[in-house]
Amino acid sequence: MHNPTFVVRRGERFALRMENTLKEPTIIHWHGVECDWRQAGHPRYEAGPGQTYNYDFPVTNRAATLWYHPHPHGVTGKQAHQGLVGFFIVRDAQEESFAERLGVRLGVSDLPVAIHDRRLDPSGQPIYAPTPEDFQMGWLGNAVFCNNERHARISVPAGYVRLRLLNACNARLLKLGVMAHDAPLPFTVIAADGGFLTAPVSAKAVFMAPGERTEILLDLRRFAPETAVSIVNLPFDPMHNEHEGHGAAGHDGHNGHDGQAGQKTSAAHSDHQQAIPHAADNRLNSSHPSPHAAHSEQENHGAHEGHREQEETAAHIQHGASAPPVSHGAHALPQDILPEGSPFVIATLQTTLPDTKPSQSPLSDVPPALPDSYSPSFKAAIALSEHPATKDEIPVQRFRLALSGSGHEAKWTINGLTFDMHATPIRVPARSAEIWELENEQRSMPHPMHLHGYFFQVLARVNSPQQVQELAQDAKGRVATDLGPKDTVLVWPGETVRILVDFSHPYPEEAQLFMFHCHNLEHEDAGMMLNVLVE
Ligand SMILES: [Cu+2]
Repeated sequence: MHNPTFVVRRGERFALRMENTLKEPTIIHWHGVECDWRQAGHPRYEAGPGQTYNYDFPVTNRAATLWYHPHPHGVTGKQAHQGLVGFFIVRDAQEESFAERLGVRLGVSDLPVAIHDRRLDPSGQPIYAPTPEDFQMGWLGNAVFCNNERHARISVPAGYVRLRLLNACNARLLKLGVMAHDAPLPFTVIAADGGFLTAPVSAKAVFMAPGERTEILLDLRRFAPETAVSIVNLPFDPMHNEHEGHGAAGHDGHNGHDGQAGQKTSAAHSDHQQAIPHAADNRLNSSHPSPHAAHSEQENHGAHEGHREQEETAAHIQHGASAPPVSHGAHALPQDILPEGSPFVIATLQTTLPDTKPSQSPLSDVPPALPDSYSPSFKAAIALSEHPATKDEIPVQRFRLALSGSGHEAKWTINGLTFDMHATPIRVPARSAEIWELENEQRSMPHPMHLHGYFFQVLARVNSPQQVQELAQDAKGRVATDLGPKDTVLVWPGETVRILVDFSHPYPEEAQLFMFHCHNLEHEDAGMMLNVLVE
């Protein structure tokens, strides 16, 4: 990254003076950091050109991969696209001892990996000029960056490798996979946005929406030096413009958990047709050679694993074969834009001889247990939500994600509302826990919903699309990344995600004004954001 990676220990004080040398207002949001709302980057505290803003707060988070990016109202997408993002890594004693037992070292075999796409002009300069349609769909790029590098190659010792993945794209969803020897390499998901999962989970793919972090562990202990291991985006349906009733079949598996939330209204929304045509009208079948194909130096070892789809995926990515048909939104994208859901290589890891013994444990050993990332109050709230006698006592708020208006005027809304700097439509009692039901309309787009200031637990996914159900890890429809503390959660078209928000964090000031918004930065800048008053 060009920007500093802050590595701080829990309990330390973090102080920083920001000088705004831009020609427009800005403010830094510490994404996932438990800092007071005046420190957290509320757009009310934007610093104008030439102004400064002083940050000074105690770091109370448990160990986690957090990050920072601008949060001025209306131009967050522009400034993030210019590259104003970086990591904020919190470490603590438990996590350091876990890393030591595993033999991973930050910067060597424990690597922050920020993934973002940008739109570049022929001279390589970033272009950011969203039209009203782009504010509805999101700004997709024609170039993929890993830690600000294209075609990134990273040397890693042939041992355990911990990757702290961040989707820093403005709008692009990723379906992360790992390939080695021309076949999918299963990995272990160990942490989500706010820290470690309750138990490690094996996976071959994870969806990551803008704003989300996922920590994965690769076991490369048996790998010979000079082996190439690729971090890839796997093909998927971006679901940009779903129509009523899409994918209704096969959703029964997750309908039983909450009949109320699972019932979908079938009200006609004819005004949406202009802005979001049906997917079927916008299929494209052109060939999209992988820009990274020429850089692949992997040999074909013939060691194919996994099912047919994954082998085909490997072929697409390795040999630059044509991408699967994908929908690309309400308007034709410039020819060279990477369609969302098309496969590409993000970065290639190259193994080297380990400089130290890879791990204290013999090869057959499972990694050590994960550190505990849940505070006592968070655990108590989860227990309350799971116990039949108390679960109905938890207050529920419902949030409906939908497009309002028509044509160029249409905006993504939360409960029909867009951002008003001074309105506080969401109110929560301090030191409480609430269940929030995030319901995305059927005819919609995926929306990664981010809450500032507090973490939440995903309780269940209802009416998930097939490609999400396929990755479910439990009977509640939850995927691997749902099984740890979260601050950003992806809600697919037609889906309802039930989360339990832990508002118990003891901020010194009783009243806290935070934000709840979509992390598709064009959606956010167009107003898909609301104030949350906790008092
Ligand atoms: Cu959105």
